[in-house]
Amino acid sequence: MRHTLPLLALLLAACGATDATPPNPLLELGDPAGDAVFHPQAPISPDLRSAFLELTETRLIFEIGLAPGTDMEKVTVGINFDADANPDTGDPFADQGTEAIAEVGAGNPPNGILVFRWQGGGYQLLVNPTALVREGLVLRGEIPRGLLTGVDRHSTVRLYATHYLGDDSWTGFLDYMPDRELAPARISPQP
Ligand SMILES: [Ca+2]
Ligand SMILES: [Ca+2]
Repeated sequence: MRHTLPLLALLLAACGATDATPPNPLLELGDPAGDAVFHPQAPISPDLRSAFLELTETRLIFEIGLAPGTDMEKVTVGINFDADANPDTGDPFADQGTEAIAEVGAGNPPNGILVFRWQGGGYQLLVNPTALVREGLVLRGEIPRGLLTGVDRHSTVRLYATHYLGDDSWTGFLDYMPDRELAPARISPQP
């Protein structure tokens, strides 16, 4: 019991510090297991389960969870950004109006993370300097915000999963999060 008061003081101090610092914009998404579309060339279709995105001053941090059975050496996940949350600007891809795509996973040399920026009529490939981390069923990494021009708390995202077939070839998109019939998700749901 001797430690109760000092611990309480520490907790109060921690709460005070949290209140004073605005939280980073972040998004948490979930998706059912078992809803990935069958593809004859993928032994098991890559199946999205969860995603966590956080925007700091300098980085976009991501953590993507796949369902058991997903071949983590062959899965590629795209994070599709509608930077201005306006479907009428950018690439009319996945119903979004895409200004940037981060592709993470198989077939994205040299580090497992590539960024594509829409330039009107085509994409410019940007090489991301940080490396992808694979841990069990999780893909984790970060991207400098300088590569994601215009992406902020108001931007919307949709993730897709595809299976790498080798030789710069992938299946089509086999799972989406949020699903295609749902609206894309805003990075910060807070106003
Ligand atoms: Ca899924
Ligand atoms: Ca747009």
